[in-house]
Order: sequence, then C-alpha cells, then structure tokens
Amino acid sequence: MSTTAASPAAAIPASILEKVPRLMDELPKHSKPAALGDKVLSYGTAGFRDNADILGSTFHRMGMLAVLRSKKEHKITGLMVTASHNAAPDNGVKLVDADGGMLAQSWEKYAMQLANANTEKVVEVLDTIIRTEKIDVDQTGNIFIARDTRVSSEHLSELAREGALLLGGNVLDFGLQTTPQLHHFIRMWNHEQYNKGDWASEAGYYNMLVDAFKQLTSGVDQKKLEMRTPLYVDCAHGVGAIQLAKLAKDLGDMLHIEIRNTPEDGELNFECGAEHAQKARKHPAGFSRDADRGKRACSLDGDADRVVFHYFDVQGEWHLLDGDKIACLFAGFFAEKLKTLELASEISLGVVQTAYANGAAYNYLKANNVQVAMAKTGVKYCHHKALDYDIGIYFEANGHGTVMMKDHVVDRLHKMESTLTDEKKKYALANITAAHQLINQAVGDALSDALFVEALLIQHDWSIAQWDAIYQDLPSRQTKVKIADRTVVKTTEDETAATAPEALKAAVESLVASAGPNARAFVRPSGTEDAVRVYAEAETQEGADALALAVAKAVHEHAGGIGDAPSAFVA
Ligand code: 16G
Ligand code: MG
Repeated sequence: MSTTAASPAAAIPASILEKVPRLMDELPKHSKPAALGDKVLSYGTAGFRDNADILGSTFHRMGMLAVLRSKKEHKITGLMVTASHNAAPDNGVKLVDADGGMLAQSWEKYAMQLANANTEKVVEVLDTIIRTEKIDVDQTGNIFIARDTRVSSEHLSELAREGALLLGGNVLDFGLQTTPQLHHFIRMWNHEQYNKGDWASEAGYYNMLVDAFKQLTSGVDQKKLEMRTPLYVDCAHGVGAIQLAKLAKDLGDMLHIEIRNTPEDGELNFECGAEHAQKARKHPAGFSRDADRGKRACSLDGDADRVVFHYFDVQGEWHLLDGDKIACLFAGFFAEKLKTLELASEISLGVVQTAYANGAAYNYLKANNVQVAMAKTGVKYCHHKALDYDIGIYFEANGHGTVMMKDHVVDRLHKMESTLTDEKKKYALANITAAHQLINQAVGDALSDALFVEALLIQHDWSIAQWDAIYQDLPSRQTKVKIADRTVVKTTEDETAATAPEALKAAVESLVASAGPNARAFVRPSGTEDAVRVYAEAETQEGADALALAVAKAVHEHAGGIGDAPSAFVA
C-alpha cells in the first residue's frame, strides 16, 4: 500500500480508496438528488440550510467531514442536525469544532466542495482535503451527533452517522439536544480541566446550571424566591421545550417555569419563537394581550441557541427586550463585580455589538463606561471579536449571544479566593465565578442566558418592566430589497456604512443627514437570503419608517433593483 508521509507517523494514502474501498459502493447510494439541479449549496453564516428533501447526500458527506476534522485535530468534533429558526420542512447541519465553537472558517470551503461534488468527484475532494490538511487517516476520529425535533432530523442524523462510520469514525449519538448542549459536551470532553463534577453529560449540564443559579440567588430570601411569579417560555414548538422541562424539574422551587409552544402542540417556529418576536416585532402565538398582561416571558428559537424577552404591560402594550438589552444587563453585572474586586483596570471588559444594535443600547453602555466594539453580522464574527477582551460579552439584537471569560481570568479569580477577607469582595468573587459556570462558554445558549437574566432580575429585585426601563430603544425599522446581484453592495467591515455603489453610498449619507438628530441607517447584503437588508433608526417611529423606505428606494435605484420601487416594508 503506497503512503506519502507528512510527518514521521502520519499515514496519508495516495487515495482514501486504498483504505476504504467500500466508498465506491456506498457513495452512489447517496448521490446528490436530482431536485438539487444546478443549485450550489452554501455553508452560509451558520452551516447548510435547505429543504430537508435535498439534503441526504450533504448529511452523509458532512459525517465524513466531521471525522476528518476530528482526525486532524485529534479531538472530538460534532454535527448538529437543525435548521434553527427555519420553517419545519427545512433542515440543516452545523458542524462543531474541537474547542466547542463553530467550524473553523478555513474548513467551510471543504464543506462546500464536498456537499456540491458530483458522486464521482467525492473521492477526489476527500483526497484533496486529506492531502492539504496532512491528515493521518489511521488516527481515531470521534464525533458527537445531536438533533432537533424536525420530522426529517432522525433520518438525516442517521445518514451523517453512516458517513462517519464509513471513514472509520466512532460516533456517539446524543439524540435530541439543543445546539448549545452539543457544543457544551464537546468543549467539556475535549478539555479535561473543565471536566470537573461530571458536567460533560446531559445530566451534568443541568447540574452545572442549577448549581450556578443556586449560588447566584443564595443571598435572596428563599420564601421570596418560592413566591416569585413564573417565567413563561415560548419554546417555538422545538427541542428547547423538551430540554427545558428537565432543567425546570431540577430547578424546582428556585425558579418556576411555565413552558409554552411545545413540539406536541404546534408547528415548529410557526408564528412564534425568537425570530418571529424580534423580526416581526409581534408577540408569539400562545400569548395574548388579555390573558398575559404583566407576565414575564421569553422566546427561544427552534434549536434554543437564542433568546429574547417580552411582556404585555398593564395597558396591554407588548414590549420586546432584545439581545441588546440582555447584553446591557450582563455588562452591568460584570462591571460592578470587577469594580468591587478592584480589578476593573486589570481585567478588560467589553461588549461586542453588530450594526443592528440600537443606538440607545450603545449610549447606555458608553454612559456606564463599558467598552463597545462592532462586528459584522453573524455569531462567528461577534465571537471572534469578543476574544479581544478578558471578559467579552457579545449579543446580536436577535438574541444570539454569550459571555466569554479567558482562562487566565478564571485562574486569577481562583487564586484570589483564599486571600479575601472583605465580605463584599468575597460575595462579588463567588458571584462572578458562578456566572462563569452558568454561562455557556462555547456558544450562545438560550437556556443558560435565560437563567442568567433571571438570576440578575432576582438580585436587583426588578420586574421585567424595571429592566426594560434601563434605557428606551430609539424607534427603528427594518426592511429588505431584492436586487439582481446583491454582491454589488459593499460595506465597511462593521457594516455600518456602504462603500459601493458610489451613488448608493452618497444617497444614504444624504438621506441620513436630513433625517434629523440621532438618525442612522445602513444597508448590507444578506448572508442567508437573496436580498439587501435595510435598517434605519430615528427620533420618532415615523422618522425611522420614512428613512427606511427612502433608503430602500435608493438601493433599488442605485444597485439594480428588480421590479417596482419599494413602497412598503418587507420583513
Ligand atoms: C444567521 C446567523 C445570525 C445572523 C443571521 C443574519 C448564526 C448562528 N446565525 O442566522 O447570527 O444574525 O444569520 O442573517 O451565526 P442575514 O445575513 O440574512 O441578515
Ligand atoms: Mg438557532
């Protein structure tokens, strides 16, 4: 058998066929479906997503890719079967990297090459990946798989498993889990130092959260906790409902949770969930003005990696507390603890937002001396930017977000433990350590984020309306425009300003300039849809609406709009 060695121990065959001749029989069983036609599948902002019927071959091949990634990294990697907030007939795959984060961007091209290859080219693509990445195919490859509640998910996860086994991978299938749970398992299993107290299992995940929540609320009278009104959780008819029920059982009287929109009582993501609440600015199905006034509520999305809060006030008006408001609540906590511990100048704290963050949130953070940075839309960009800080908080307005604490900060805090005598400082230290335990360090997690919000509301003794009042959102409006080629629209790195076409750039600048104080608008090509998105903010709702429409018309006029000029908003 001919092998070319990359390192003394590496076994790189001239072709993977030498090692796995069965590929010749197996690959044709999983050819790209005819229905895919000429369509090019794109890995997109967060993995492949499309109608489930055309994704069979993609799943089979992504099982193989996850194994190659594992062999390359000598660590466990993962594959989540979900299309997040998409409609029920869709499905998708999100690959999880060895550190528990999203797949390295340098590997996204391999995912696309594999998914789009004709059957007879698959071996060639596999060989190229193995050669380019110098992968020792005799290495062990271990992957974890999990899935959401979609009808197609079980079958597609089975196809991914078959693909993985074909390349000699070991597969552990966790069945139904939220996306952040799978990320958490992988992070825990790959990093022994985190693997204390058996947090690596599903039961361990709940224990970890419940224990941290208990610590964060330990200063509060237990009777008061028991009397507290429940949190009503819209689970988008998805997997979050199943997992949250287990968590709620373990929380017991510490936090009362009422689950709404379970998989049994409705269609996944239909008129409910975080995407619906935040994009359409409408309360989710299953909640009503009359029955739910004053109740504290939140919405998860289909795979429970994002959350937004909301409530009807006593007048029956509905209010949304988005990712920006969550980021501000979290930032306040960390800023205060660092100050108490006299670490504010030693440990950097920053919040990463995208261009969609409301101007009022930015002003609030600045007024509270919190550093703010901007990143391009998409979790992977925000996550990356947040690593610039010792404690990095990132949130998109749509509810994707988390807090990451560097290992050296955690070590520093642990070392302080034995030295502190001041009770206030001891309390602050215990709090910040518990927060680190509660917040998913791998990826944004609706369950852990929601628990942290609740813990902070309890600590402040705030109602949801009091939290809402920390700042008033500036009125805003979003819409989108279809143009012939959305790649002609170029923006600055942080997407706050257009750079091309030149005429569009000039038009947006002049429209904003004449839209009054605090007005702001930007356009950006969508990463998930064939459209250009428009966002506008102004002092009044009428002002924001007028600006959004004028900018949408400018996009249509200067960037090759299709059909009639926009005359109304499109969600
Ligand atoms: C994806 C991203 C989300 C981003 C959205 C933007 C992840 C897990 N999800 O859903 O972060 O806000 O795309 O979509 O990264 P757009 O480019 O179509 O506006
Ligand atoms: Mg999601």
